[in-house]
Formats: sequence, structure tokens, C-alpha cells
Amino acid sequence: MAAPAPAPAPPMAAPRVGLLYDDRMCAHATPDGEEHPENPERLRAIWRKLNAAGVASRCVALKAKEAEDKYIASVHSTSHIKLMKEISSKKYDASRNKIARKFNSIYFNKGSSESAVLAAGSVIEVAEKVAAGELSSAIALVRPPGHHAEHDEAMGFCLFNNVAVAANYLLNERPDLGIKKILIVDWDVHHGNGTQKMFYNDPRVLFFSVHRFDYGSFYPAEGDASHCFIGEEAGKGYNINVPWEHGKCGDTDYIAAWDHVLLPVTKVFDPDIILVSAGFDAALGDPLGGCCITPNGYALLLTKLLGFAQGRIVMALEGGYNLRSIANSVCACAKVLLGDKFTFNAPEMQPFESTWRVIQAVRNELKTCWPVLSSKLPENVSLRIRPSPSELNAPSDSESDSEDVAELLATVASVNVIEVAGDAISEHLSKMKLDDDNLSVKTTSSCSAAEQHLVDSVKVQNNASVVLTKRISDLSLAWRSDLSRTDVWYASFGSNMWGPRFLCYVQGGKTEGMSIACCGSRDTSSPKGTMWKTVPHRLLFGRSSTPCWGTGGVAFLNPEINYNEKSYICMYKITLEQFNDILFQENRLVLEDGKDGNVVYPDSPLIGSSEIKFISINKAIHLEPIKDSWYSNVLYLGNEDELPILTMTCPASDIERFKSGELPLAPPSETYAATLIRGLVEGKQLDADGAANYINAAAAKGL
Ligand code: Q9C
Ligand code: ZN
Repeated sequence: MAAPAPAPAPPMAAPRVGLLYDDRMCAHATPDGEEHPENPERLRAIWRKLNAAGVASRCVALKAKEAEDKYIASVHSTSHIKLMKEISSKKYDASRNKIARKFNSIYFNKGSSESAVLAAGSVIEVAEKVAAGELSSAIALVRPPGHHAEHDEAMGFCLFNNVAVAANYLLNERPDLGIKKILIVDWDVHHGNGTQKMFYNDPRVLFFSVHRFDYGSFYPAEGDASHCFIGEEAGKGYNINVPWEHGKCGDTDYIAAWDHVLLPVTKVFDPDIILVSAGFDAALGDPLGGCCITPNGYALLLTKLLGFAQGRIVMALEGGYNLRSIANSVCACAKVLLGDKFTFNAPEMQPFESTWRVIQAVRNELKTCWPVLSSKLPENVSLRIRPSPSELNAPSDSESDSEDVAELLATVASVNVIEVAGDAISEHLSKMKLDDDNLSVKTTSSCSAAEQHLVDSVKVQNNASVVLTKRISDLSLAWRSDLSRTDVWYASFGSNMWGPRFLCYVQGGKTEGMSIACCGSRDTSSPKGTMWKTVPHRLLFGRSSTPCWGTGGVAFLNPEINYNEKSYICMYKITLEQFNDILFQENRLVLEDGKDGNVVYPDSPLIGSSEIKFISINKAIHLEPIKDSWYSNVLYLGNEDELPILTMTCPASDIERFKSGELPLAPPSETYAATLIRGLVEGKQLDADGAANYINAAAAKGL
């Protein structure tokens, strides 16, 4: 007799998903209707979308609730609570705006106090219901946001730290609910500085923040957003930062951080509930974030969290400033919580090489606290090179590409139709292709020498600001060791044609005629070769004085090729790391820290490997960050020995300004000219008269 067909599994009870929306949190707005990214339309746009998509009606509707002072007081000072609760009253009518200006990125109006108290209370409300099992999970659509708010300070559009207040409420006020360990996942594009500080030595709260860091320059631009900040005392290991080096990070980068950092640790930590500081400003199309998580990307990140804490997830809105993006992203998340299955139309994509490097650095920092992070990551992973500076500089909210983004958003919003379970998707996405080209990164650690150098140089100092500098500089080690493995030809057409003068940029010091000493490169090894050439570019002398050579012009090369011209260049084979240090010195970007003569190099390279690629395609790269300097243009002069020849000059737009007289043309000073001549003579390119004629002719000829 044939076995009877197995009965179909009984359908799982539909999850009860709380959805908190309350118009009263739209009261907080700019005082005189000025435009602001953090505005009431954000909540309304999300609410409209959830209703239009039929999602709101599938959730349990919740209303906002005020937070009691004593709960807010678990993370904020009494004076801060008092000010935030009174700032909207008549008493402050005359001083409100002035007080707002004393904070960093804050406005207040007559509705701010009520919205702020409701935002904090609402996260408590939903967290309590999820912890109690009344709801499976919940989304609190709150504003003002919270994660930048500090103990005694409003900051970054945030008045009270809503998520921190709710976490403390569960831990301290409700032992009956049995919540002993909380995971806070902060996927807002900005670092959750407030939350980090509030739980920095508290092992009951594992705080995980993934954010743009950009070597310390992205808001809030504090060094404590770096991966080196892992918590203190009992809380050591319970603070995890994943600091992106640049924008344009998207689904795969975040998924890599989940798969290789957050999830392994979460599995060991085994939280009782997960609170998500759910900003959506890392979404594709966000005007502030510059990243590109799609709604389905958020859905996947959330799906991966649902496997922990018995699915008890509370999402609290933080940032997110593109109305379409946040509406679609929240909608996708709500569907995940409701149990919808979805497909991920994964295009062929890989994480950035910087993502891989950051993940390695994070794991390395935390591996003693979380041994699960000491496992070996796959080697020979195929990675995307970082976006070029021009790609990164292209503002994502500009008129020019807003249409493209709108189109993209429409597409990603429409692929929400629903077939395959999250697991298959995640497997597909987290699978990194084995290397088949030359973009692979070696996973062996090769920064130890540089690291040691840095450790030595900071050992003698022990104040907090120095520690911060050290911490930030730790990140620069990654690019330094990377770029130390690439060689380029640096070509000089000016005083650096004379070897001893060039060596000052490598070894430090000064030679005859120079009024200022150079600090040198961090790697002081001598060039691996020297070679002369001529190039079809016009040599000119412009500007009226230089700090190093005094009165008189400095040499430039017209970036445009002109076959009637012939200029001499002396090329030095150096590492790309040294090239950046020379670029820094030429443009006076190296800061001297007066006290003990220490020098501080910029934390990020101007020319990395992907810029090299970009330059060789586009022949030149105008470096926006130093556009008001002399040599903000790196010009590609072809290859020698398979290595690119790079020089530094002014951008083409300066040539126009030289022509119009807006920038002065000026002959070189005598000492400066003598140095160039000496270079040409000692380099055996011309005899003394010939060299003098060459320089004089270039100086005398109009443009
Ligand atoms: N140059 C949240 O997303 N930007 N806050 C200030 C100053 C402030 C973001 C820029 C961004 C705050 C919750
Ligand atoms: Zn943000």
C-alpha cells in the first residue's frame, strides 16, 4: 500500500507587526518654513506609501505615547530634558532660534518639545509590546530622530536619543519582561555617536553601527566612529563600528558587513531583542548619504536579522531624506516583518575593495573579544575598485542625475514581487566570486611595519586628542601599505629636476636657495630609478611668489598637448604612497604639529589605485579637494616600463586664467631658475647656456 502523502504543514500564524504613526510628530518643523531635509513630509510620505501598498492595514496600528521624564533621564541630563521640554514654550519665543544655533545641526519650533517627547515615548511603547510578546515585531515612525543626541546635547537633527531611552527602559524598568541583552543595529548612514557613548561600558547592549566615515570627514566627523572604538571596561567588545571609507556603498557592501561581522557576533551574543536605529539615508537617491542601498537590500539586511532574538525586532526611524527612497525602503522592511517572501534581482556586483579592507580591520580589532571573528575570510575575492574622486564628487542630489535616480527608484520599487525565500537570496549575494582578474586583494597583513612606526610615534603622548589622531591615522595605514606596493614615475619639469632638491621631498630637509625645509615622505626610501624625457607640453611660469623660493613665478606645464613645444622632464620611480606624500607637500597639505615637530599627513590619499586607472583613461585628474592650490591637477604623460608617468600641474581652467591675466604670469626668481638649470645640467640634458636659454625662453613667452 502506498504511503499517504504527507499532510501540508499547517500555515504559520501571521506575525503581528506593530506600526506606529502619529501626526503629532509632524509638529516639529523649521520655525519659519525654511526647507530642511529632516521635515514632516518624511513621515507622511512613508505613511502614504504603506497605506497605498496595503501594508498598513496588515499591521497593528499604534498611537504615539509621551515618554516619562524618568525614562528619558536614564540617558539624558536633567537640564537637557528641561530645555527640550520647554524650548517650544512662549518663554523661549525670543531666544529659541539663538539657542538652536548653539547646537550642531539643530532647529526648534513650537512643536519640537511635543514631537521629541512622543518620539522617545513611542519607541518605548513599541519596544515594550514586542518584548512582552504582544507583537512579533514593530516599526516606529518617529521624528525627530535620535541617534546623534548626546547625554547633555541635541545634535544632528536629534533631540532625545529615542532608541537608547527604549533600551534602558527595557533593561532597567522592566525586569519582568526578561530582556537582559539588547542588540542595537544602527544602519543610518551616519555614526550613532550618542548611542555609542551611552552604552560604551555596558555589556548588556551590543551597539553596532555601520556608517560613512571617509577617514574621519563624514558627519559627525569624530574619530570615535572608527573601528578602533570597541567599548570600554565591561563593555569592551560590545561596541562595533564599520566605518566606510567613501560613498557609493550599496547592498553588497552592507551584506558583506552583515555576513562577516554583525551576524557571527550576533549569533554568539544571542540578544533577547533587536532595536534597529533605522535611518534610511544610506538608501539609493538620498541627498545626504551618497550610498545606494535598494529597498530590497534593506529587506535582505532585515531578513538576516529576523533569525535572531526570536524575530523580536523593533525598528525606529532615524534619518533618511529622499521621500521616495524612504517610503519604498520602509515598505520593503514592513513586508519582511509581515512574512512576505521576495526576490532579489541581484545584478552582478561585488563589494568595494575598501569594504573588504574595512571588514578585515574591524574583525582584527575585535577578534580577541569575539573569537568567531578570527576565522579566515575567503582569499582571492573579486572586488570592485573604489569609485574615482570625480564619481564620488558628483552630487547624488543634483539636477543632472535626479531623473536617473528617479527612474532607478521606480525600477527597484517594482521588483518587490515575491517568490523566493530570503535564504536563497542571501546565499546568492554573500557568495563572492573567486578571483579571475587583477583586482584581487591579498588578505595577508602587511601593515605591521607602518603600524609599528605609528605606535612608536604616539607612545610618548597620552592626551585624548592625540589618541584620536592616532586612531584615525590607523585607517591611513591601510592605504599606505596598499599604495606602497605600486610604483609610478613622478615627473618633474621644475626645481625637482635637480636630484638633491627632489630628495628633500623624500628624506626631508632643504637645499641651497630654499627658505623652508620639507618634512619628507613617511617612506624615505630612495627612488628606484631616474630617467629623463621630453614631452610635447608648454612650460610656463606663473603666480608671483612661492613660500619656498620667494618672489617670482613657479613652473607649470600646460596640460594640453602641443607638438610645437618641447619640455624637459626628470622622472623618479617611486611608490604611489611616496607620490601622495609629495603631492601633499607640493600643495602644503602636511600639517606641522608645533610642539615636538611632528607632522600630520592627510588621512586619505589623493591618488589611489583607482585614480591611477582613471587618470590613464582620462589623461588627467583635477583634484577638487585642493583646487585652490598650485598643483591640483595630476597629469598623465604616458607610460615608461609599464608604469604610469605622472606629474603635477595646474588645471586647464587655470591656463585660461593665465591667458586672461586673472592669474599673473611671472618669471622665476634667480635662485629658483638656477635650481632648474642645475638640474638640467647635472642631468646632462643641456649645457649651462642651453639650460638658461630654455628657462628664459619659457619665462618670456606669452601664453
Ligand atoms: N556641514 C541624521 O541623519 N549634517 N542626522 C550637517 C554640516 C547633519 C544627520 C552638515 C546631518 C545630520 C539623523
Ligand atoms: Zn543619518
